[in-house]
Amino acid sequence: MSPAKSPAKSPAKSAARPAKASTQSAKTTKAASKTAAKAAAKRAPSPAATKSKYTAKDITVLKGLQPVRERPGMYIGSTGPSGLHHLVYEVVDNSVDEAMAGEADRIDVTILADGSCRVSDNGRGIPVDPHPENKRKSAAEIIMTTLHAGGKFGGEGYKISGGLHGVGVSVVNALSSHLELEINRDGARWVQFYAKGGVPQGPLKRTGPSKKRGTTVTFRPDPTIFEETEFRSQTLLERLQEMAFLNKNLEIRFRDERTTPVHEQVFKFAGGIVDFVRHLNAAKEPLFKRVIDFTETTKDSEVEIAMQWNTGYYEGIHSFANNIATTEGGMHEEGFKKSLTNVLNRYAKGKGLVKDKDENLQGEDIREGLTAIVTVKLRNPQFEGQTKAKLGNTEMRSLVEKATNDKLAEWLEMHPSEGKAIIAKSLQASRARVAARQARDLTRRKSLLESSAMPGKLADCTSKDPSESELFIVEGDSAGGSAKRARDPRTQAILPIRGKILNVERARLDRMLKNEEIQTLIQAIGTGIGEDFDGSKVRYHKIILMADADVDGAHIRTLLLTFFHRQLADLARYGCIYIAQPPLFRADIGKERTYLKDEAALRKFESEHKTSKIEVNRFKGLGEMDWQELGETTMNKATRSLLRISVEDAAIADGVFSRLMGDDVEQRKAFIQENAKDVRFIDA
Ligand code: 0RA
Repeated sequence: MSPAKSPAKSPAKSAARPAKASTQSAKTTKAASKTAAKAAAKRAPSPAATKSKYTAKDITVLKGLQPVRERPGMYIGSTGPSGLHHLVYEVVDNSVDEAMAGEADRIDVTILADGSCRVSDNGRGIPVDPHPENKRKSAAEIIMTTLHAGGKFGGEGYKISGGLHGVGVSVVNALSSHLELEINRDGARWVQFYAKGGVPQGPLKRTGPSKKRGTTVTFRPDPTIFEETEFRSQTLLERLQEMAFLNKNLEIRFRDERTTPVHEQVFKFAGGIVDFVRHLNAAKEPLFKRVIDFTETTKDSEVEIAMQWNTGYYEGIHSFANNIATTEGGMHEEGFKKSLTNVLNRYAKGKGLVKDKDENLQGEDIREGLTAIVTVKLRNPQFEGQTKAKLGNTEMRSLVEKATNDKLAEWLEMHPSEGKAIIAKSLQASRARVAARQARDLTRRKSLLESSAMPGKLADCTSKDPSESELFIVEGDSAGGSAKRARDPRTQAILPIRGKILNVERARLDRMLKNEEIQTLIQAIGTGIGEDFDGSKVRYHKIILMADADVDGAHIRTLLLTFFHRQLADLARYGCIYIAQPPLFRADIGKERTYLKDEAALRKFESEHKTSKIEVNRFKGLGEMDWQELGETTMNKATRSLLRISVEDAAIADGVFSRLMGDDVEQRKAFIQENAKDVRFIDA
């Protein structure tokens, strides 16, 4: 079915599941895997060492949280960048729960100069009274040191609780080297400190009176658990912005105190998901100005839908349940799609825009160019599916279906010119679909005729086992030539591409299939694209983009990533897409040669080798390296380092891609400027 299992296993380490939170690159390097092994060793202290450090009481705490330290992946997905950022989301989710309960309207997230993270809210504050079952401890301490103790306190507690992430703030405590808890409640301020692994350093203490209310958690991720502990502000910002979109009027402030000047950003959206839709369509051309928006509430659940079509060709329906991205869809999304198709067909025929005798419009025709947010909040969310990102509650299907049936039909009645534009666009899409099918049949037949023949430009590997096979997509013929000489011909295939490939963000399928470069890629990869995609046919479990480290190279990489994101999304989801990291510098000291990946690495090298006898060479492009150098630094499995692309949250990725690749030049410029310092992540 999908290549999910084997390729996910092959890299040095792999996330247990593509976590839900954000878009970012995970680094897979030899060094990283060594670090992970070292971390694993450190994670299991010898009993003797433990005994000398902790009292009996602390050992109980350690035992309680120990499962988290033994298997962090089970709780936060991975110990890579994705898991690291999850810690922040976990704490923020608790604060957002307070906001959802109507008890807080502001959350502050600060990365302190020392690299730790502080999350503060103005909610009720975690309860401080002695716990009814264990009178020696405060409820707060129990919450911080017991697994799954999150929302069970305070009777009614949370009305609606952030399901999936809800592993509890104790998980963050378990995976921190230091955590400080401050609670302002009932006119007093309380604090408690925890050492490595969540061990309390004394009880929760009242420090004095306070007029404030709320909870502040400051934590430092444990460097013996995580491969790296540096938060990436862009990743956090994207998720925090999404949270603010999903919770109308909630003010989320972000501060990064590691930089001078301090970087600050405030998110607060009076329009909620209407603003989210406008944001997603910002770099596109909307079909009409209005955003359609409706809600439906029952005793203990609510649904809100906002949507707007653009003149583009992609469907962007993003659904959420209790603020969690349900990337695998589920009942709410099903109900929405079904009703959308029915309502628009009924409308089109009722208004004579489609003749009674004509075929109905298909769902996919109607959804072309549609950007929609479907968000539900409910009491007992059931998360299912491979990545636990699919909503299983059937009652949500009927609720969303009913809301869409009634309210969308009503909206269309009141907005006839918009209604007409939607139907006209759907009819166009349906004609294009027929044309694309013909083009696709043609390519299919062609590849059948040529049987297993691969494109002439491809220097294929001899192995036919996808799990050990790699495809290098190389910019330019000359670098392609070097790569061919440097490769391991048994497992490494080379596909040189010349110039810029087609920007698929702005092309319909029929045009795409006529493009030679795209055809070659599709043939080489073997899975087919779009709705034809079949992961079991993938010919390589690693597809590695190798382009120059300059602006042109970045552009080509981005075009390729756009193609993968839009047409082969599952490959990225399963972690098959990588970016090669050719070094930018070569430093020679006498006969000793070192390759350095970027300016930062060069500066570090220079500071560690205080001789004025370093000869530094900067590579302008792949073409400047000879084939031995290219092999050693960039391709050889034993010495290279690769960036793995992971798309965790499609809504965020969509926003990024349409800003980067869409029609609006100003948006693109702004994006590139904002991310210029983080150029290695520009494509992620
Ligand atoms: C348990 C019960 C109540 C609130 C909270 C936990 C709570 C937890 C966190 C974590 C971060 N911020 C938070 N704010 C509140 C309800 C307390 C009550 O009924 O007064």
